[in-house]
Amino acid sequence: MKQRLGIALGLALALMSLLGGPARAESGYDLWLRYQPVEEDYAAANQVAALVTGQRSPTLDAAALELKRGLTGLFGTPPAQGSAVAADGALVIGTSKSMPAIAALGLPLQGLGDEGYLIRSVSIDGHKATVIAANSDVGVLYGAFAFLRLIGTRTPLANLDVASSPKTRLRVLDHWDNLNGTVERGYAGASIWDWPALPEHVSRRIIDYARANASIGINGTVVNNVNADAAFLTTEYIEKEAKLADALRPFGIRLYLSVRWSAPIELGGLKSADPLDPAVKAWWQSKVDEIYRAIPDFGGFLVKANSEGQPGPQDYHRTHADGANMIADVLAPHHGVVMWRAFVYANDPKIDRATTAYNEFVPLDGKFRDNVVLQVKNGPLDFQPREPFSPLFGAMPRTSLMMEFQITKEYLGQQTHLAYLGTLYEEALKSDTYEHGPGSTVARVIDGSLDHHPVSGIAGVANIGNDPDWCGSIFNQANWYVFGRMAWDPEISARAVADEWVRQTFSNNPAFIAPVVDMMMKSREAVVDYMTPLGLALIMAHGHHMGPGPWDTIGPREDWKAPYYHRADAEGIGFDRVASGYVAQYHAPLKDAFAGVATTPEDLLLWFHHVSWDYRMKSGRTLWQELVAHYRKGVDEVAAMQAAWAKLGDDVDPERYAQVRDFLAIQHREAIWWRDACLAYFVQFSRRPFPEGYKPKYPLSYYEKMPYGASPKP
Ligand code: GCW
Repeated sequence: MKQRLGIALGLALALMSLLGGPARAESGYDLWLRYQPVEEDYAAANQVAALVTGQRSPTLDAAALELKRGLTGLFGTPPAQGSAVAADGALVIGTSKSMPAIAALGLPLQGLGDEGYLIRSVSIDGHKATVIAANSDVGVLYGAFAFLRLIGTRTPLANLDVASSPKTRLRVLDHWDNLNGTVERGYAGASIWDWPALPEHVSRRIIDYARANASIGINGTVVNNVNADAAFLTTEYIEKEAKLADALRPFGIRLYLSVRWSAPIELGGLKSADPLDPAVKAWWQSKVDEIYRAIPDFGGFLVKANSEGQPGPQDYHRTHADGANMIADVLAPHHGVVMWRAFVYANDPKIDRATTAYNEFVPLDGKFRDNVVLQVKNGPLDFQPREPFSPLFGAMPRTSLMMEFQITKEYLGQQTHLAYLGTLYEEALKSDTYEHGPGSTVARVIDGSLDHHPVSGIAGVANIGNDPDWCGSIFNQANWYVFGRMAWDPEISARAVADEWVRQTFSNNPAFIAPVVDMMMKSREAVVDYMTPLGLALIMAHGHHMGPGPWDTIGPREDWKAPYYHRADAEGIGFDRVASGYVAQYHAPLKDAFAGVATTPEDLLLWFHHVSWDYRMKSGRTLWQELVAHYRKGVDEVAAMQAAWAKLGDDVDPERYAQVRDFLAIQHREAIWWRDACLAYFVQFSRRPFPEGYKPKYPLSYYEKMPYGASPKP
């Protein structure tokens, strides 16, 4: 009987594997927190026998629960739980206050600050143990996730000595989520915030969102769009936001709001929103007091003012500093901050849009309150596949500056294209501003160390929605992950983060990890190549920014039209930013290098210069030939990713495997579209022949008429 059962089981297993692996469907909902069983040899060498906890708190409970969940999944059996070390192999967690055994060890916790943690192999009462120790409960929670990451990446647990604390203070997701549940530039379904269900109900998804964020050290969330609706400041909504804040608090996450500058008029019935009008300040004062009564640890405000039609202090002939300081003053007694966005530009075709934020804000350096931090996009235009770093970094030594990255891929293929943004973030953070000579990197500007600022931070425009996999695609999850990891440590490498993400999300099989990390590391450059090579920018289709539109001249503003940016003509292509005054905004030696065509890095050539079609590139090709070569290479890289993925089915469940395969097919089709449409357009200016073996499939008029969402059949 037993034998027959065994045979039946064997048959069932064989059938299952014939049908394509484990039966459990994998939507991707678990993100990188999958906690799948470790290999036998790792389990044999690294068991965690017991979880030892001390005094409780909501955050320490969250840490213990996560460890229990994680260890059970990873090792197959739940750890014993207790309050003292009774045998070898215990994991002891807590602060010196919550756990006497940790206090007794006399660990060097001083340098960890209020969010750092220490993971160390120790001996307690003659037993081998591991401690996760911190100065605060949230430090313990971060340490718990870090410990699970060590196992997830198969780090041996003997002789551990890890100490880590975040280099930046504000590590924030900016949700561009609207009141009606839509998400501006969101490609992963509707907003995760269920406002109609609040304040009564907080869904499981919100708790899982908080866990995911805590696992990578994110400690703030701006819940609404910077194009803000004043309704988020009503008493009704403050009650809902308070309930959300309560749910996020155990995970170390503070809630912030984007505010609409004209809220005192819209909600308060005032005649003006002039920051120097005492009635306006009084309105904000009472609003802020109301918020803090409901949310004692409220983080503060994010403001998009006098930008793309939003109201702001300039409507009253006041400066950005006047506006920011007024609300900073009302937030200060509560320890709240103002994140004031520097994303401003004038609609004047004679002014280079890339110069405007610098011209507007540099004169205000030193005029902002201590609790104001200027939030600057990584590049001076708008989240392009490649831009040089914004010259504001390094130009405002007396102002706290924080980075704004976009995690959602508005300009990099949106939902479907595989583009790992770790390399983009790394490129921006490692850029040297030369503010105080070599080594004055953007990372050091935004972590506050270069000019000794107390407020430092990174914000990422979230790519999160209600889709089963949260981000619209499995590989988009890596961008949320790397954002958090780089916010914690702006100097961590994109490759190292890709490696740990792949291990936790998919598999620890080296034969899988190497090709997938390789795909990820090349993916963003592939997008640059098939969309905007050699420093081109903003040639996406108008409005939705999906697909090519170098011909696009729709819209009310000159600086929303593609030819404004690429400037292709019979002579050549590119934007002369020496003439526009932009190059001079950088410190030497950058401004000297960028001033010359030959000394400008080729990957940014057309960003800085209008260059002749026959200019000889370092490769020996003419500029025209080089442009064609890049567009072709981008498409070839996507084909290479498809070929690599085709070999990797064994390590991935069928559902996630198929999604990646299908999305790569879409990306390939759309990369061809980009290549052919752009080259069909640019050839009318260059009038140079296409290299042997290449020609766009259709005439330009075909691409110009393509409706949104459609791309040609290959
Ligand atoms: O990139 C542009 C986007 C807008 C966005 C704006 C901004 C929220 O296309 O959708 O508005 O930037 O950053 O304010």
